[in-house]
Amino acid sequence: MKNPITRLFAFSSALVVTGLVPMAAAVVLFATHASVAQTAAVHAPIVLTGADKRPALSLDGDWASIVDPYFSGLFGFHHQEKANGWFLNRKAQAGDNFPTEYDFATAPKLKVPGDWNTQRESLMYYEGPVWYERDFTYEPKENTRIFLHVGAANYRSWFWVNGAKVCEHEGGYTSFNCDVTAEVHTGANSVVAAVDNTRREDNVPTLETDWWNYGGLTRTVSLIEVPETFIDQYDLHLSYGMGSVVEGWVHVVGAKPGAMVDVEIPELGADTTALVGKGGRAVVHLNIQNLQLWSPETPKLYKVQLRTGQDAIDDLIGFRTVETRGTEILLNGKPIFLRGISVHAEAPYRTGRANTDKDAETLLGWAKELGCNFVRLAHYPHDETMLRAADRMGVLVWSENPVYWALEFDNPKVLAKAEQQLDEEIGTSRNHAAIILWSMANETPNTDARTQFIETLAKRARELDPTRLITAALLVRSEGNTKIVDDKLGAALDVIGTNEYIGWYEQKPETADGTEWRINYQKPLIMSEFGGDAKAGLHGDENERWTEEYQANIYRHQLGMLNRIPQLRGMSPWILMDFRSPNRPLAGIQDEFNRKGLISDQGEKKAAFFVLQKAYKERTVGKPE
Ligand code: GCB
Repeated sequence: MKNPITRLFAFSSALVVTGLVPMAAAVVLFATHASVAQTAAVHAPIVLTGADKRPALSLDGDWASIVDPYFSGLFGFHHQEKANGWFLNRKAQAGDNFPTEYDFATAPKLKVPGDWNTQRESLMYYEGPVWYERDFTYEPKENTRIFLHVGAANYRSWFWVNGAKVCEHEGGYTSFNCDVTAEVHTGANSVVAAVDNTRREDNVPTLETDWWNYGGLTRTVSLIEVPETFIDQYDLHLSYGMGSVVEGWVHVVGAKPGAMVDVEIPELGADTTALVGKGGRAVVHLNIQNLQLWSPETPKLYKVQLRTGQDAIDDLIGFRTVETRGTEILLNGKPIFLRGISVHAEAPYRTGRANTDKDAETLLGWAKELGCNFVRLAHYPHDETMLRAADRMGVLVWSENPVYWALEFDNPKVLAKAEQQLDEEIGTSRNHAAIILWSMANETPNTDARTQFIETLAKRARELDPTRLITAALLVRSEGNTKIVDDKLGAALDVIGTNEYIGWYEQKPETADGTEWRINYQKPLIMSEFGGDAKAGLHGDENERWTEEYQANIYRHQLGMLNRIPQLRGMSPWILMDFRSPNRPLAGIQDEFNRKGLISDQGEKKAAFFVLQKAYKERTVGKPE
């Protein structure tokens, strides 16, 4: 045996049998690899709408962890792709005496949900596979389906329950559900996950990003039990027009055509029964009266009850419309200016991935204090806790697919990955009143392959959800003092987003005063990024980079310029809070944080926060509503 790390994951049956290794800990990888070949049907994960509203057994907490940089637990010593082959061969050759060199029972713990980087110093820069394991007791009921719900696992993940492989998933920012019905049994069970955050050229996002590649089971994990016939996805929204009809559909897995689905909004005294059609979908049309529309000022949410056969879900949904008219964005039929800020899913104060209600409330609370009615949740879909908080707190949301910078746009496999992530994003989040914009991409190169790629995504998003607006953050080009927005992708969008960094990456803050804008699309425009870095507490002259004064000066000049763009309908400057990025190594100032936050990662407000707050509160920026 040449490779000790490979041996770490070798067969342990003898030790399990002799009781030297605790059963739950040792049996897992043994059974895992032994049974990969025997488990013929590994189902693709499914999307569940409103998964957080279903009764669940939480699997959050401490998980055993084994760091496996060479991925020896999954691959053989000749790096055979076939996950189980080498292990089986070794057993055949070495028999049960083959030594075990791993033990989940004694392995260090990692918290789930949580990125591994900020939990263990040695993992701060780690990019590679980590194994997770935990035990749980369960009592499955008759005639049910059980799903392992994973809020997010960055970036690729593999799952086994009681040694049987149950699913694989790719994409680090969307939730998915693995069918584990066949594997979970009464009593003691165990679940193993391998999560690999290695960056690859053909990933979405790709090799280069400007944020930390936090790895692990970064969002909540649970077991969800549903009846055999169950609702997987549903879409309920206010129809355009009189504001007196809620329409949409409920999709039921396993239902026969003609099966009934009841939809009720008790507070409105409204209910209807819809019939499942051939594809499993029941079309909903619900007459309502005296609806209080959802808006940032009145973020009213209604309890909506869905029932079919043995299945029931109670969701909390707000009802509003969003559309464009010429260069206007209309919320509930009235023009609105989006006073926004961009937000990464970076946890306030402790850094790492945000994933608690408190994180969401702190971030959105700061946005509201700033005077915002809108956030751009960059650069990937954020979690359900954030979206629920936005619904509750009345903050409009731009939700973004992680098509960031230069993907392999001519690779059909990459397109399929982006489509899958878009399907998961929309499928999971489609009932959040807060979300008004699906963003397809950020700052992508203006090439034909790129345009085709994102047009395909935009078309798909429209098919999946015709009720929201499609946008993307485009790059801008310059001719002298004129900024020109003519990226051909603009034709595929409802709302144009543009990023620019006058005063930071180009020229001086004062350059904004003489800058004109030419936008080749008669559509609403959102300035989706501008800003500059400042280290909280660093003071000086307003011409001195990295000081709070310099950043504040950028905002002052930008606001003046933005007010001269007639079709500007919103803005989301970069960014609410400082966030970790390995691209930002300037010692003593950045220390691996992008410092463009209006607030530091420790919650200190910088001078620019107050410049923007004044403009938002006094409505001196944007078109009066
Ligand atoms: C951008 C990117 C954003 C970066 C930002 C910056 O244009 O969209 O992800 O973090 O600039 O700070 O450079």
